[in-house]
Amino acid sequence: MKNAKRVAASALSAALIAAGVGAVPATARDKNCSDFSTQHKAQRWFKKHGGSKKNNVAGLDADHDGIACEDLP
Ligand SMILES: [Ca+2]
Ligand SMILES: [Ca+2]
Repeated sequence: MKNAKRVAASALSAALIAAGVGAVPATARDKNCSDFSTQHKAQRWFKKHGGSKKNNVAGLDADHDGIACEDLP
């Protein structure tokens, strides 16, 4: 019985992950670099939401140097 529950639980989380990928509503707080057209815009959003070297807001600063989305123009 324990095993059956575990299988059900992992199936459920797999379904949740599958549903979440590519289906994030526009209103979601999370942002990605692809949501911004320039690095400057990403940086402004990042700072506005408390971003810093120690606070990687929305994962925009993957290398934790305080600069969001270096790869953007
Ligand atoms: Ca993100
Ligand atoms: Ca960075």
